[in-house]
Amino acid sequence: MSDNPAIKLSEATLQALSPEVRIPTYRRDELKQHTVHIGVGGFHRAHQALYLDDLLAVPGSERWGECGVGVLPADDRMRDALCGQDCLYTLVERSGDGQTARVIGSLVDSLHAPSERETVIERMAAPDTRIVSLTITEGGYFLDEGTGNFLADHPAIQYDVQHPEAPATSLGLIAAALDRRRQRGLPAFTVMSCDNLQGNGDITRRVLLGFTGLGNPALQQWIAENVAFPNSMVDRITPVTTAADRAFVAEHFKVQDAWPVVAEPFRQWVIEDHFCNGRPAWETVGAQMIQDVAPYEIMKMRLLNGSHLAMAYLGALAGFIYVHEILADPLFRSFIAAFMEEVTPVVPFIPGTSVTEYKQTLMERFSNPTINDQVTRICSEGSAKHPKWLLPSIVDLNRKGGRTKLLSLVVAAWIFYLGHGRNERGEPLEILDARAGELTKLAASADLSPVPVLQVRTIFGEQLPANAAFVKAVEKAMRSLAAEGTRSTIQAWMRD
Ligand code: CS2
Repeated sequence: MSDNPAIKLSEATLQALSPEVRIPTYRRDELKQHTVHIGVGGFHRAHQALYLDDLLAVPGSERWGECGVGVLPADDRMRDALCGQDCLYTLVERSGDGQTARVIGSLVDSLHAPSERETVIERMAAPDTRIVSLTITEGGYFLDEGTGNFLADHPAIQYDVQHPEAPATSLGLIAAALDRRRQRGLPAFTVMSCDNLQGNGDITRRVLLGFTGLGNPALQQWIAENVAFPNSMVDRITPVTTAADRAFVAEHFKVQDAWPVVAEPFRQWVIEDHFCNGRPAWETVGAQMIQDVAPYEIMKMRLLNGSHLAMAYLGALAGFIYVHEILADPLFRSFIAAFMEEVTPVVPFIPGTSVTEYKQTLMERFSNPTINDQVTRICSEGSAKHPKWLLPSIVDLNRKGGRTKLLSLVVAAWIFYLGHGRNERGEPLEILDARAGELTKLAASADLSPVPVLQVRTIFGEQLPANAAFVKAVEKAMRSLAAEGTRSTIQAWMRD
């Protein structure tokens, strides 16, 4: 590498970047903001924005650009970083074979709802807007996991119902924009969830209808008749960007980028072809447009996301920092493989897809030593992830009479992690979860009993806490974790 200084990323400096860095080949000033995307984190920038960037490079494709929106107060940092570099950013793809960098150009504006609310609502209400897409994380849908109902009593929802023209949640913002379109006689936009929820489109429809039903039944009916909510399955492992990643992009690729993103080479996107106001021709650039994504979603969540939960809390307790380190440990590796075997009876059959190959690919992806995926990342928001990625497997296996021993150990490890606060090296564990306060207290309240946590109905529902065998299995595993530690417990649980 030369000693040249890094060049600050912007539209004006694109041509001056090292030829090693791929740059947009299309004119960004011609792009129309047809998509407004809520939740511009690493994952969106490594996935959907990349597919669009690929599509824009195809000659003759529609000039379909997007505007990013952050809804959380702290999202002003991403808006400022992006706006400071003309909404361009560097995507680094890393594998054992090396790394490549490209500048993504499909994002053309970036807004921050808490400080620019009216602009955000008007952007979504604008005639050009045809899709509003979402990566607002599993917890962003205000869904009661126990009942599957919309959390109508949640204070954030109640606030938005009282302030329909000044909402703070994604649901409130979307509803306000759709109401303006309705009143102006404009066609609706499609609402496309790209979060890891089974039936993400169906859920989005349910919560948006639930929300509008509280204060605006006319809008509720208009949405029911006019808005499309396609389900989709999205996949790409995208670690949290670190200071080291920024420094690497500057040193290695000579790009000074306030917020680059690093991802694995693998990517997959399966989308139900159900849109009410047009869509980009994603199928030209590798997305699968199909009629029913449910089996793809279930396979991915139960095997990929479920395995992440399986390694997360046991891995954190054992003191691992990165996912690939867990996979490099023979005991943990065989545990993850055995976990996948246990889940396999409730993984749907997809014609043309081999579950065996899918699992092998997952092991390789998890083992990628170059992306440094963080254990803290996969541990975060366990209260939103368990009901979506792990508990349904237990319920379905119970129904089928299948084994759930390792799955119960995973639940035990999570509750033990919540109550214990330290890993086996005595180092404090940082628990990142919207419900951390409540859950850590419950987990620590009863001496190695999972019952107080299992009784949180909005996470565990009715069925599992009433299943005495399940409760006993979780308790036994927690006691073993406390007495024997993670390694001995994993060994013992895999033995029989
Ligand atoms: C992960 C996912 O958040 C998590 O715990 O399992 O972010 C995972 O990396 C993605 O779903 C991969 O597509």
